[in-house]
Amino acid sequence: MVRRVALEDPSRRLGRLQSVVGSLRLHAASLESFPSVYQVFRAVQPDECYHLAAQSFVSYSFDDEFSTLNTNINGTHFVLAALKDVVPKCRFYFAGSSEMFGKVAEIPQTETTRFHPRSAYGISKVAGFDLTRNYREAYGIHASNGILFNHESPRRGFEFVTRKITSGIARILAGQSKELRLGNLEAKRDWGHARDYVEAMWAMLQQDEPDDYVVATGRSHSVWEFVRMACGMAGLDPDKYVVTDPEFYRPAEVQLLIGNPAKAQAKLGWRPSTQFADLVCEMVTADCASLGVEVPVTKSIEVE
Ligand code: F7E
Repeated sequence: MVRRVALEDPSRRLGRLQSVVGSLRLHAASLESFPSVYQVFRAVQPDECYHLAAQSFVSYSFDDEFSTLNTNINGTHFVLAALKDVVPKCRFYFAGSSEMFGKVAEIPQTETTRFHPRSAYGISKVAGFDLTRNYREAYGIHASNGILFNHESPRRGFEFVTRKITSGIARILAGQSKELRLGNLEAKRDWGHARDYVEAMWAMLQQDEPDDYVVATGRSHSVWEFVRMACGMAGLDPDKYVVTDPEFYRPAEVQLLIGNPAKAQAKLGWRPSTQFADLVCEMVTADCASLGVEVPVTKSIEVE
């Protein structure tokens, strides 16, 4: 399901889907329109629905709280309400987020950790989480929440810090940029590979009973550690290129996220297969290749 603007400009808007777009059937609808969502459910009669659509850039949710809350909360409500009416047997996945934990109540975070969101985005995801749980309990929908920690890949949007770092390094090597401007380098995230996390989403919908699951690697690294590793792989000295800029700091920060995926491991048989260094290496290599930069990427950089 994609917005009409994307269908009208597929080469730009769907660029990152190039390798699979031929085997997909795209339907125009908007999370802002209940009737459009309803019609897609009626036309497709899906067996499984993966609801990831959202304004997902946490930083932007401070600039426009209203549209973030409207789109993310109403959009999830529209999808659930239409599903219940049209295809109540359809299995439903909601993309919850580690941002729901925000100012963390315990370390590591599990399915029972209290939520304390620190942004409109986090608040909207808590609302979506509760809507999903309530449709499960009130209407018997097979609806599961994934509480996914940061998941990255070479397809990540350029505004998120991992891709900003790896694409910035490629631009420096290509002579298109002289510095890498970042915000809070101390923030710690539990970064995994999106490819692994999508498998966990699918596995949730194959269970007899719906449930909620933390999906994470159980390891945490700071933004600075990501920078150091990525620069090291590309042969750059981070101290020469990284500039901190207040523009990229957030009014309220989530300082430390680290998930405990024990339940997903026990019940779904899920384990992350990509290590941090391999993720960083894949992203640096892909961004360098896209700019035609040859770099002897080495994975042997150690981060404490
Ligand atoms: O920031 C710090 C920033 O924007 C990570 C989304 O997929 O994962 C993502 O949310 C950290 C933050 O991702 C810059 O302050 C420093 O502490 O890559 P991010 P996020 O906010 O963690 C969760 C699980 C989601 O659900 C979200 O949808 O990096 N940071 N300097 C920076 N961040 C950005 N974007 N840009 C910087 O220059």
